Amino acid sequence: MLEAHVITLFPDMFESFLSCSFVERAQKKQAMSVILHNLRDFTHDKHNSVDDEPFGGGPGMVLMPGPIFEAAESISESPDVESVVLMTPQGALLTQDRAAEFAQKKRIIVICGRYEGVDERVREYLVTDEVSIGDYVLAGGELPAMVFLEAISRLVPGVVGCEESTFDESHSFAMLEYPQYTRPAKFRSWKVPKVLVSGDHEGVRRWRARQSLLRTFLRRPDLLCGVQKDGFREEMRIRLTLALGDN
Ligand code: 6GU
Repeated sequence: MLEAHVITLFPDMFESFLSCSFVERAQKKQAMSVILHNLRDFTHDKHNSVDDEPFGGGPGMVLMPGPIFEAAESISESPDVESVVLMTPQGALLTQDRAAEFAQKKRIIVICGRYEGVDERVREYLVTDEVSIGDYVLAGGELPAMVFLEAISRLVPGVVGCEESTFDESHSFAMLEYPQYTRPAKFRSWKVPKVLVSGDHEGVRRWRARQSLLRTFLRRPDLLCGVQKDGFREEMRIRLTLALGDN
C-alpha cells in the first residue's frame, strides 16, 4: 500500500484525474491512496500568501518555505514518510526504473512547484528527491505530479493484472512495442499484416519480436546501447533469437 500525499495550490486540477485513471483503480484495490493538501491551508496572514518577491530582485514570485514546511510537517506527523519529492524541471528525469522505485514505498510526499520557483531552503532541508518529466517548462508541478503518480500506480503490486502485464511493455525492457491492429482486417484499402490473421502463433511471435527490434532500432537506438541493466543482455538474447530464428 502506497500513500501519496500531494501538496498543491490547485487541488481541483486533480479531481478528474483521480476519478478516472489508473490511480483510481489502484485506490479501489487499496494498493495506493492519494491525499491532497491545499498549500493555502497552511498560511496564516489575511491574504493567505504562499509566495513573495525574490530577495535580490528579479522577475516572478517564489513560493515561501513556511507553508510548504508546515504542510509537510502536518503529514509527517504520521511517521515514516520515505521520500519528499519536488516536481521541478531542475529534477532528474522520470524513467520507468525511477517510477518502479517509488512504487515500492509506503508513504511519500509530492510537492507541486509553482511560479518562478521554490525557496531554496525547501530543497535543502525538506526535499529528498527532485523529479522532472521532460526537457520543457510547464507553469506548475501539477500535471507532472499526475504523470508521476500514474506511472507509479501501474507499478504498485496488484494494480495491473497479470493478463495485461507490464512486463512486455515499452520501456520495461528498454524496447518499443510492436504495431497493433484490430478489426476490421481490411479498413478502406488497408489490410493488416497477413501473418497476424494467419493463425500461425509462432509466426506472430516472431513478427512481433522483429517489429519491436526494428522499431526500437529506427526510433530509439539509444535504448539499445549502453543499457547495462541486470537481465537486459539475456532478454536481448531471447528476443534476437526469437526474431532472427536459430534454426
Ligand atoms: Cl516537474 N515542473 C515544471 N514546472 N515543468 C516541468 C516539469 C516539472 N517537468 C518538465 N517540465
